[in-house]
Amino acid sequence: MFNRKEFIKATALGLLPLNVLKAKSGPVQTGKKPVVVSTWKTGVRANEAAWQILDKGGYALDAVEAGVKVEEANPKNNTVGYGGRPDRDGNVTLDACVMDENGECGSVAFLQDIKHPVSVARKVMTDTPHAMLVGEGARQFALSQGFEKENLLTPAAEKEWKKWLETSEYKLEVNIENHDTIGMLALDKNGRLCGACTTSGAAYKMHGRVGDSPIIGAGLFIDPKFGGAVATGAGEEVIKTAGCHLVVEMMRAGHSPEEACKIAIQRIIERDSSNKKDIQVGYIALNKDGVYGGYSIVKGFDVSVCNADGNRAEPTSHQI
Ligand code: SD4
Repeated sequence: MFNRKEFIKATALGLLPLNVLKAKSGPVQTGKKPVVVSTWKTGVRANEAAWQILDKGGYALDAVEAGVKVEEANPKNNTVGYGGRPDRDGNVTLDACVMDENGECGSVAFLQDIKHPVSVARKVMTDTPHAMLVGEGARQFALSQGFEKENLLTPAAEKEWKKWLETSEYKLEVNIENHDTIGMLALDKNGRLCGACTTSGAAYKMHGRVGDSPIIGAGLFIDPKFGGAVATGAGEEVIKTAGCHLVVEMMRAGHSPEEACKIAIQRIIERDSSNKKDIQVGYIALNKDGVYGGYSIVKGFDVSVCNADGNRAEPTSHQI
């Protein structure tokens, strides 16, 4: 057995065997493989596309890309991709990233005119020596890779934006129509764990604002040996606490996915406890055994999960 000092050192170095780590959080939970989890109830529809790939023995990265693309293309989802709410100047600017089973990653931020930023993020990972491209450089790269230039501002989003201009008050909304950024994690039959996150970001943000979603360690993180996490909600809060990296580190230290998400939510509240009831952040996490969980600041956040038991949305525990 380890004494306390050795335990802390071994934990910090990631050297403890999984069974020792799990003992810290009580009984070992079992999960199912393959499995896909995603943020909010809207994730159920996206999970369907991911499941078609996972069920046939396909690759988790293909599954998460196909899954979140469903919402990127959905004009009714005004927080992701086409149909997303614009910034205060009327520009739709998108953020997205992917991370694979080896801890490789790709990301785009402040990207305009391209409907599927997640696919551009994957190309950044596979076809460049970089991890992140932003703005005009990301757009030029996407066009060079054959992505088409499209107008992403739908008439409905434009109408809403013009109405917003009457007051021009910037305020984050909690549980906006019960959906938001889509983040997705999948564990395939071969045990490969991959993730994706994509968003149009905070509605009516300043031009050039980038949220947590394309930032590896904030909006998404995967530790190939332990598990992954994705975030949704007030991106600035997630960035300030390196949210998803914290969730995954907590799983590495032996906490269950739900406990790990709860610790990261509590870190946000601990950092600044003023007005947290007006701010929503939700985390979901999936470990290498197929055990998943989620936690949010405010009631109303769901984890959508699809495995051999079916495809459904489950409410997460919450702080408030
Ligand atoms: C972001 N987490 O950009 C994303 C989504 C969002 O209000 O803005 N939601 O911060």
